[in-house]
Amino acid sequence: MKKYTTVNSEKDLGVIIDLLQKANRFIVVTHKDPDADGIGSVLALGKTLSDSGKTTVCMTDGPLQGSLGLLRGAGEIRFNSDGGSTYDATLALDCSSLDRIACCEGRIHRPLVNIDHHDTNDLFGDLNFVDKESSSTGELVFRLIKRAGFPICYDTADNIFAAIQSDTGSFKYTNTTPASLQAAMELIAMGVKPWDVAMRVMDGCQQSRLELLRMGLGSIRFYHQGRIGVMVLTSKMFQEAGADFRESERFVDYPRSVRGVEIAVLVRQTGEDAFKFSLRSNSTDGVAELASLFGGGGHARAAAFELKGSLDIILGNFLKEAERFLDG
Ligand SMILES: [Mn+2]
Repeated sequence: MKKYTTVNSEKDLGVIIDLLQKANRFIVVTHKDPDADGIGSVLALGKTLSDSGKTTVCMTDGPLQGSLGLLRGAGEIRFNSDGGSTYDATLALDCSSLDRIACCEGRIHRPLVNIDHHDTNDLFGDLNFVDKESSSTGELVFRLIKRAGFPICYDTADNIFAAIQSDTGSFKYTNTTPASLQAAMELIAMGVKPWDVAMRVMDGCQQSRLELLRMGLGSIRFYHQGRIGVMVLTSKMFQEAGADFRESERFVDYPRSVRGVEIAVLVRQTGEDAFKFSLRSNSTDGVAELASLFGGGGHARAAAFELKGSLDIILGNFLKEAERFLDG
């Protein structure tokens, strides 16, 4: 089983701050299939650096799905092109490992700076600012910007708030700490409106999301005396609902909210015979370890992996390991 590193990267933090202050050309990226923490963090750090007179390119590997396009300044993000230029550093935000980075044709401009909060982060960077106690990468970016002494504009405050709000499930998951609430307090004091952010980024949705949810709820099954709850979304359901992948965000909270469920699973079809499993644990820490048995990773209570094969077989294999995990 994979061994996790407890990281104290305060040492690198000083070097990273020095780099941000002195270097001039940055490329800022996050993980594949990005979320509001990843994109919010990219936009916040990118805008802060460009406001300080630096050349900064924010990049993803494809157009932003769902409400991610409504984060402030999202229109500035480039898709799969770093312009062919050279950069003084790549800032990788919210990525747990090198292969998770949504990078342009695999091109990394060194030094590679790893800023993240995943339990399974393997310190892939040349410089690492990794704090698994942090609620979100947004919270880390906020800490970094303040430490470096860069001014914070309204859009940046808004994007950092969106990142923290989203990764804490609107300040209710177990990663809702004094530090994350402190950050939220400071951001609200800067003028951020929590309800506006929630309706724009977190909770506001299209009808297609509810069409998809209707089908998803019908698919929920319980296993192992009701201790495991599973929702399955097939490509056909996405098509029928007219919904994209990101619109199923947090659907796993439905099986998760059922009393007695210890592990909730959302299975989403990502290809003809490919499926993404998103795991959430209610009582037991260590679902990242369970996910790592299948080549994935994540946090103590939220993790994911992808498998190829027929759904019946891979779900069966997963349930066997999940039952052993719960009984172990
Ligand atoms: Mn995150």
